[in-house]
Amino acid sequence: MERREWLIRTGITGTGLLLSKYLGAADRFWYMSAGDFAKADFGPGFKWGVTASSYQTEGAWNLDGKGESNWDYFSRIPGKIQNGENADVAADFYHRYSEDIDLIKAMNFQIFRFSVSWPRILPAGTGAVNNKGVDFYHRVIDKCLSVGIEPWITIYHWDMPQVLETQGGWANRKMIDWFSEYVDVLTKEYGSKVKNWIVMNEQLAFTGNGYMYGVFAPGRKSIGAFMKSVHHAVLCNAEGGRIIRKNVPGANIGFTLANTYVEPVDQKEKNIEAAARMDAIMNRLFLEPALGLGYPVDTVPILKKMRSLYEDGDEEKMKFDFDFIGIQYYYRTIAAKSIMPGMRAKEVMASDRGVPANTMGGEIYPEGLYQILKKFSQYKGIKNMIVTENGTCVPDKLENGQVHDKDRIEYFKNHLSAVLKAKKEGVNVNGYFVWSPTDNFEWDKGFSPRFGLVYIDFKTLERCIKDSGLWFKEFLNG
Ligand code: GCO
Repeated sequence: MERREWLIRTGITGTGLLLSKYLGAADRFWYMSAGDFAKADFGPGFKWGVTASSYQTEGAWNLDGKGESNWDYFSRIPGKIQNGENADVAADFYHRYSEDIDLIKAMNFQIFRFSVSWPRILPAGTGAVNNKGVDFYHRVIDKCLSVGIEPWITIYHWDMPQVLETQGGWANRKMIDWFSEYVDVLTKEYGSKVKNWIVMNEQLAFTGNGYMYGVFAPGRKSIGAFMKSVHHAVLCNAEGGRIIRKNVPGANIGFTLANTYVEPVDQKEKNIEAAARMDAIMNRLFLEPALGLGYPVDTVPILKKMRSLYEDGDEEKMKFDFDFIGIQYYYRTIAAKSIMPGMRAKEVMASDRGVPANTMGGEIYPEGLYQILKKFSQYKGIKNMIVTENGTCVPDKLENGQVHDKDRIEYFKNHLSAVLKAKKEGVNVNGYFVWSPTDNFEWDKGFSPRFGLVYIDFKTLERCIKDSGLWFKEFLNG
């Protein structure tokens, strides 16, 4: 979701176009009659899970030996986070992990995908391991296993030790060694209990927002730093895969992409080209190097500059034979030509088009998930796809201990019917994970956007399952 910031910060502002093409959209949605499907229609092997991340939920930012993260530091810079909020406490998952995993179980999910906080394991980024941090994730994993939930680990979901960020973070090629050490520690520690690993979550989000547009940690605004961070994230992603393959026999290894379905605002050549450029950055930039196809320089010529960053063997080291790709989809993007350098594409905002949108302004467009799955099924190198994040933020209201989030239920029904349509047409998609089990800290937006199936009162930290969580409990009870 956050990558839309990445687009808007390029001076990509909406145009005031009221596009008749979109005003009549409702009658086009084949899936609107959705909901007349059951869990069984997805097949017995289909994986149902929920996804969360360390910085957004754990809190305990400086407890039990944890080192300062880049987000602990960044969220304290005045003006960076909406309402001056930070995740020092967040959802307090660090202390309430058992209750939250019981809630995930109660909603009948079989998988819990969570990320590990690098500075909780290696406070100084490399070297000494913090045993109290290691023990915390053993408790989380053991709790999952004890209630019959399969733990999936995301190794990097954007929170790195600040001490490494001060040395350039992803823009420093030393990151390859730092990250490799971290992956080695984790996989040797948890590999006997955890077989499903995601090396990185949405490289575009942390490189684009973090090093180009300054809305994420570390808050840098440099195309040079962005390109270096992209290349090093590509190399680390593949190297991470190789380390897991070595350390965890029988591992199922993937990484996740920040996907959006991009369409041109109209059929003018300049806007069709702009949409292709935006699609290349949003959907191809990190996938194609991993598949051995290199960067999409055919569509975004400025990426040819990446060549200057290559060292011997990089071409080979950029690729890895991942077992699956995590598709993460929230909204559609409508693109038009922009005078902005580099991408030369801008987003035509949902608010300017009079179409349904979530509270962060992302257009709600379930057909886009179908289109992305169809698009990715064309890549021969993709062995399996899992929707590792899908969800929406709506204005939740707690009333008498209940949250009647019918719009979110509608969102899930329509996006699930999009997945089912693709699957029935032969697309190799074999899982769906909801973002997110509980409300949490939405990066630079703070706590305002609520994505959870479980409502959290951030004053009392009390939890209550929303109607959408109860809907999944019913739907998955098959
Ligand atoms: C992402 C991240 C999550 C977000 C979620 C809602 O996809 O941007 O994985 O951390 O919180 O997408 O925006």
